Amino acid sequence: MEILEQIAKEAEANTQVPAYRRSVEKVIAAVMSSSNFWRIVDLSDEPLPLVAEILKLLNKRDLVAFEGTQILLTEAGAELAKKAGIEPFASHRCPTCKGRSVVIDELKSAYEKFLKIQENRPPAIHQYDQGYVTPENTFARVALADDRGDLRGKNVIVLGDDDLMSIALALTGLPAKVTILEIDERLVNFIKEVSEEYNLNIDARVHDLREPLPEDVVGAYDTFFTDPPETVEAIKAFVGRGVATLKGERCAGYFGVTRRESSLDKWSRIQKVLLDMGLVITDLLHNFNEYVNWDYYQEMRGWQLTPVKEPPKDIWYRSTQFRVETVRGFKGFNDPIVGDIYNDAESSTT
Ligand code: N4P
Repeated sequence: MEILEQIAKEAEANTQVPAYRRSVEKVIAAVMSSSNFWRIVDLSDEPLPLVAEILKLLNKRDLVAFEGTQILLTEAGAELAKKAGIEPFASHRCPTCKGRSVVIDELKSAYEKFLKIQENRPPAIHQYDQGYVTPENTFARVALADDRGDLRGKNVIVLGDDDLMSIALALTGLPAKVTILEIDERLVNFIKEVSEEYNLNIDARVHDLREPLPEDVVGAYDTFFTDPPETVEAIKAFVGRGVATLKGERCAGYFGVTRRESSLDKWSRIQKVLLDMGLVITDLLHNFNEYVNWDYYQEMRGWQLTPVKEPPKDIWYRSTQFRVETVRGFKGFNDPIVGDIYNDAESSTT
């Protein structure tokens, strides 16, 4: 299908986001599955700016129609899909674990406390690209890390904690020690208050992760958690800092990487950065993380790009959960970071 390749080429030229025939096929398949823009981005698993551009190019060729807030395949679009052999998405995700591979089970009582505590959490703010995962999701991360043997009796550090991982971890009583470094004073204060009230002994400190780590945390932990902004630089900095906190070989790190703001070409660069640090990717769980919709959507770049204007209602922003382990010769990254760590051509929620 010549036209699919043409659209990919044009979309890439207009957005600077790598686009393939398969990207266009996925957007068409997503439109066959849903008429909602956010769901189309979610299903297609291509960066939002690219999805928006492909939809506009399909619309220009009368293959897709915008009707009010609905995005629909036209008759010509349906015909093209048929000829190209494009079919709607099918899902076979496990309904029990939602594809995460773990369930909360014995952690239930800690989880119930967490559900109540997080009701008073500070709202996500634009300034630091915040957007937190559901409380169930936060606990699923705890379950995953415990399943992999990374929590019991271990020193655990969280780099940036709008997900309140530190509270979830400490509530289980499993780690020997929980530290967080977080730029946002509101979060640090909230975590400190909860820690005091529930006797959690969390070591919570205000710290800008663009700066090198405080000396006492370097080489002192067994396991780290982080959820970086999506530029390669930010991932290198956040994960690199995480690695610098680790005691040695065969220690673990957890972080999310999304498809919403990162093409597979960017993913390839990210994976190279990980390998170069002496990390091995042991687990990679697609759509493990689901982010509660944040209030500042009208201020984010993606809102300008949407072909129809409808606020997101259901969760659409997801990310893949990575687990990495250090091997012989590993090396963290603790240099200062200058410049914009939040924005590149593929970012859309910053
Ligand atoms: C972004 C979420 N801009 C949503 C709003 N990001 C970090 C939030 C930390 N929980 C990036 C997520 C994937 N790395």
